[in-house]
Amino acid sequence: MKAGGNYRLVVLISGSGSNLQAIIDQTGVALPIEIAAVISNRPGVRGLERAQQAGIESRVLDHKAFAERESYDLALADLIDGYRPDLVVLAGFMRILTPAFIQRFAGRLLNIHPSLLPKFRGLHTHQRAIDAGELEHGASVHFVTEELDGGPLILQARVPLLPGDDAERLAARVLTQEHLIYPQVIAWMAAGRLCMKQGAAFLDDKMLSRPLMFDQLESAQR
Ligand code: NHR
Ligand code: GAR
Repeated sequence: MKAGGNYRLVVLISGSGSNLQAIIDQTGVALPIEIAAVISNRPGVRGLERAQQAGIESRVLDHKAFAERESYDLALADLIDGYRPDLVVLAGFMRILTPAFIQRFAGRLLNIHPSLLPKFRGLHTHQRAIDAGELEHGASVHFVTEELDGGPLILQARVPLLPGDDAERLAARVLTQEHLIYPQVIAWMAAGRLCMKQGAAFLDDKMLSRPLMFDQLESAQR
């Protein structure tokens, strides 16, 4: 770990980049980090504009230019490593990553997923939560492992499901919470307080046997 302010992030996106924006907005405020680069697998997305507007280097590595997942992931890993990141953050990145990629960044790879994991791994989580008649939904930040959306959970936030919710309205409610919990987890990483060991998440040397809940965080933990 490097001194505060020198903790380097690479952020991977595929779309709007509102979680990226939340991280940008906290940089130098609650986050002693530097965003070394933003990388998108899709050209022309809003998140790339956000990076440019913030003066952050942005790159596109289009998966459509690669015949195989393995070759794409190798090129992506090499591109990332060129920025010498301490942490790689998936922020709405929509490509499943191969085991070789995961192993290369083990313990330095975070994802935010729009559900209360282990519920609703994978895609279309908001519609699936509505269809299942859930009373609440939310988002989870976790270390990424080879198991899709199955890595050690760190922090969650919940929102109620309200009458008349459609997937879009529910997604917007969840996103406001994502923008709170992702910067919090990144702050813990940058402070050297959070790590993954033996397949579990540890905060302040205590194993998180269940994920922390944002609305129940004690002030000492923030
Ligand atoms: N990779 C691994 N190995 N493990 C995880 O936990 C990962 C991961 C890559 C991405 C994010 C995840 C999410 O939060 C994530 C976690 C994409 C898909 C998917 O099916 C599923 C889960 C996630 C991200 N992607 C399709 C694919 O074939 C493409 C879909 C599209 O392009 O729209 O890669 O939900
Ligand atoms: C977020 O809700 C994030 O949790 C989700 O996509 C959205 C991205 O929004 N991620 C996934 O579904 C990963 N498969 P953003 O681009 O505005 O941050």
